[in-house]
Order: sequence, then C-alpha cells, then structure tokens
Amino acid sequence: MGKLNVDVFSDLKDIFQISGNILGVIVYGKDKNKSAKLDLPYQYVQMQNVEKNIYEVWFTDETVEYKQYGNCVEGKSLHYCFRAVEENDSEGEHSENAEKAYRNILQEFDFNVFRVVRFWNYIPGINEYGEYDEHYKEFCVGRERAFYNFYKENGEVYPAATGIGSNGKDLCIVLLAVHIDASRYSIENPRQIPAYEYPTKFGISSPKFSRATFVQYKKNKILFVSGTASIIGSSSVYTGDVKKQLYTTIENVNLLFCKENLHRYSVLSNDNDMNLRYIKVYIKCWEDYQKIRAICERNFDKNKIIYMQSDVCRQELLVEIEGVWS
Ligand code: 3EB
Repeated sequence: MGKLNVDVFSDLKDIFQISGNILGVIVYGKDKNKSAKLDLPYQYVQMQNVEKNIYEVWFTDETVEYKQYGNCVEGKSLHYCFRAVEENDSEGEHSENAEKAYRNILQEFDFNVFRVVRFWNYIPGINEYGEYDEHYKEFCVGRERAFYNFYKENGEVYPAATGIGSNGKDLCIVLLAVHIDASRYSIENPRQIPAYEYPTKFGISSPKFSRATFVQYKKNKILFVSGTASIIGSSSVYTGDVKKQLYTTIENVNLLFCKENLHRYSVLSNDNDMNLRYIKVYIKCWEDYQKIRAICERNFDKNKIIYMQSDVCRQELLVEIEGVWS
C-alpha cells in the first residue's frame, strides 16, 4: 500500500513539481470564471474571500487512473480514491439537490473495496432560508436520504466531514476513500455530542459525520479532523465573541487529537509522531482575519494554515477549523 499525501500550493505551476501521481485537486478561489481549467479531477470551490489562491492537491506514489461518471470526476489508485461533484443549487429544492449530488458522487462506488474517510460539503447560501428551513438543514435532509441507502445498507460508519458555506450557485461535494485493508477509526470529541445524534432542534435530519477519521496501514497514518467550531455538547458557545469561539474551537481540535482520546478508540498512535499537513480556517467576517491569524499562528505552524471567508452552518458561528495530520 502506497502513501496518501496532500500539499497546498498558491501557484498552479507548482502542482506539477509534486513527486507522485495526482488523485485530485480542490481549488478555492473568489471567481470561478477566472480559474484555469485543469486536465485532472478537480473541484473549484468559490469562496467569499481567500487569502491567496489555494490548490489542495491529493496525491500518491501509486498509479492513478481517471474516470468520469456523469458530472462526477474520479482519480483512483489501488488503495485511494478521490471523487468530486457539483450540482446547481440555485433552482429546485435544496434537499433534492443534495440527495442528487450524493447519489451522483456515490454511484458505482465499491463499498466492498473502499471506505469513504472524508467528505467536504460546500453549500451556497448556507444560512439563507430555503423552502421550509435553513439551507443547511435542508441539505442535511437530502444527505440523510442518500446515505440511508449507501450507509445503512452497507452498515457503514460516517466519515469525517466539513459542511460550510460557499459562494456562487453550485453545491460542491468532494470525497476521499481508502482501501478496506487499512484500519479506519471514527473518532468523537468527549465534550461534544456526536453530530449524528444532535437533537432535532438543529434540524430534522442530523448532520451525518464523525468528528475525525483516523486511518492506518502499517506505518502510514493519517488523521482527518472534521470542520470544528465553538460547540460544546450540541450548543454554540460564545455567541458574538470571535476570540473565545476560536479558543474553544482550538480546544475542541486538541481534545480530539490528544493521546487520551486516541487511546479511547484503541488507536495505537501518539499525537506527537504525526505532523500537521494543513489546517483550513473558515472565517465568517473578513474583518476578523488578522485577529484570527494571530491566534492561529500561536497554535499551529504558520506555514500550514490556509484562511478563507465563508459562512458557517449556524448563523452565530464565526469561525471553523479543519485539519489533516499524517
Ligand atoms: C458542527 O460541529 C459544525 O454537515 O458535514 C461541521 C463538520 C459541521 C461537518 C457537515 C457540519 C458538517 O455541527 C458543523
């Protein structure tokens, strides 16, 4: 089993200096029309603001094959799979668009060979009111419907995920999957209720994700930390105070990742033998950028931090962080 790697670039031409084969790329930018078309599986995600161009490149030393299923693109090697899909979310019902996008991205997906370990969901107008509820909650309804078949039938565990706002009209979903020969652990945060068990006041369909996924094959390890915000139990805390929200968020990330928590899941790893690959920091109000950056740089290697502006799934949340360690 080869290695799964990720690197982040701000210059497109640097992508091609990677030593390995590209599975797929997530591109974050402000203007879709100004973005270069890549001859690789990639997903453009339009954000309100980005600190600089962001090319998040997933790659491996294994041989990669490319394929397309309808509007879903795929890069797949023997042990790793990257897929991406977009669905116009400016018409029709948000729940149906989400269900359709999920059915699309999971079509002909071989659950006997691969397990999804990470989903990213970029949801336009995430805090706006849709047909009968907030857009995010309607998205959760559609995702639950699609998952009912794919996850309940396959007795699957929900992977790590991010569900966050984006600009433009497209709902974008990206996934990463790893061969079942690797061990996979879904990890929860001891001071948060699992999102899939949130009470219905946060939406009739709960958000189907785990707080983190840890993947190990022999000496290869990778930890995917989900989008993490200032939530304790199931409640948002420190409404209106971005600094306190950020401290709580960083505590939540550290609680997930600490030795004690990993041991609770029989994960045989120490937090100190893994290195940060990146953290993404989603900032609701761009005026908070400098404040947030100063705090993040005190807590994480500043060369590994990516900042962008987007709305967060709950109106009152001002910041969200996700990360990868390996
Ligand atoms: C939360 O903790 C914040 O719907 O896939 C974080 C990560 C959040 C993933 C998702 C939502 C999702 O509930 C929101």
